[in-house]
Amino acid sequence: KAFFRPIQSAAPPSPSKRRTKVSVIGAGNVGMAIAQTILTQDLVDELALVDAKPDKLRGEMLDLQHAAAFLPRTRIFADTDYAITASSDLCIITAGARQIPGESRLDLLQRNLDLFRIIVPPLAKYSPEALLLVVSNPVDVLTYIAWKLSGFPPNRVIGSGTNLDSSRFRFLLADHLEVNAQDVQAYMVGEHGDSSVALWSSISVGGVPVLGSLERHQIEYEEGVLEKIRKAVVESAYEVIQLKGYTSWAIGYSVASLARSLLRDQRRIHPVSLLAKGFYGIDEEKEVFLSLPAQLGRGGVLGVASVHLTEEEAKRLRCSADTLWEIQQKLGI
Ligand code: 6V0
Repeated sequence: KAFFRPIQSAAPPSPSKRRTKVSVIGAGNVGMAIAQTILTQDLVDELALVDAKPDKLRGEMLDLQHAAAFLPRTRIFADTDYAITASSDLCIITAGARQIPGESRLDLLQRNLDLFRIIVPPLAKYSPEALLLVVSNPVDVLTYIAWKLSGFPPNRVIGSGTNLDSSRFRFLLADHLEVNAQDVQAYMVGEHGDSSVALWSSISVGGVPVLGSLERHQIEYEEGVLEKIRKAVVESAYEVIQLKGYTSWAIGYSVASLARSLLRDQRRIHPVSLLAKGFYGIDEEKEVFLSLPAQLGRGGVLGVASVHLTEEEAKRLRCSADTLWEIQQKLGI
């Protein structure tokens, strides 16, 4: 017996109405934080989860599905088979091997390269028009690897890069200046992690440049404070990992904000890892991915903002590019 009487004259759904689909690869701490943040923000019609561990994957899927009564309507499915990712608009890769004690970063990278050889080709095959967003670490080199393995144009392959570092930076600056973090404009660029570069001269609150509005002697003092804040940003990830074992909520929100800008064509500026050759004096020969403030929309990276960099900042960026390029040469891809 029908519990619901359809209205006969109601128009059928338009076949042209496209459903938005996101796939998350890796149902670990980071993948699930991203999945749940995307769900609560009503960004997608379909969410596909892929992981190598079938039981964990099914458990995570059921747990999310049981929240349906409290969430916007989204179809959630999960499988170890990449066929379920077919026709995704956005594929987010969070799968990654963890560092074994005593293992070098290069060895870890080699293991993650082997993992990406399993993950990226089927994603590209099942969703040839998708955007790829890499979160797994080391994010800059892995984004380069994803670009190479996918055969996608570079504007459709993005690394979450320093988007998270920048939000930590904005939070700590807001705390120091006693303002709302949403009013603070500040970028960290370059390599995600230890050698990220803070762009001092572009820091502003409500459109007012922070250093530009100070007297010379105050600038010196503020620069010292800001350098401490930069160091605190770099150390903050280690602190969270030491305290709770992994990071998840901030990267979840950070990636969901990237997903929103991409899928909803928001054209907002985010510092993300992109093919950086030719920008800010980076050698055209060096195919490296580094974070630069980029405009994001439905087509992926739409452009790179010309933010003012001091000579020192540009030098550090080029130095990171050289280091990444050398690492990539050793990988043989
Ligand atoms: P985790 O909890 O160990 O999850 C990793 C998941 O990947 C596990 O569920 C694995 O089963 C799964 N996996 C392994 N191999 C495969 C495979 N072949 N196919 C599918 N899934 C597979 O790690 P966690 O979620 O904490 O971290 C994931 C990655 O994100 C790591 O590389 C982190 O370093 C990285 N992060 C990146 C950040 C950034 O800002 N870019 C921030 C935080 C973490």
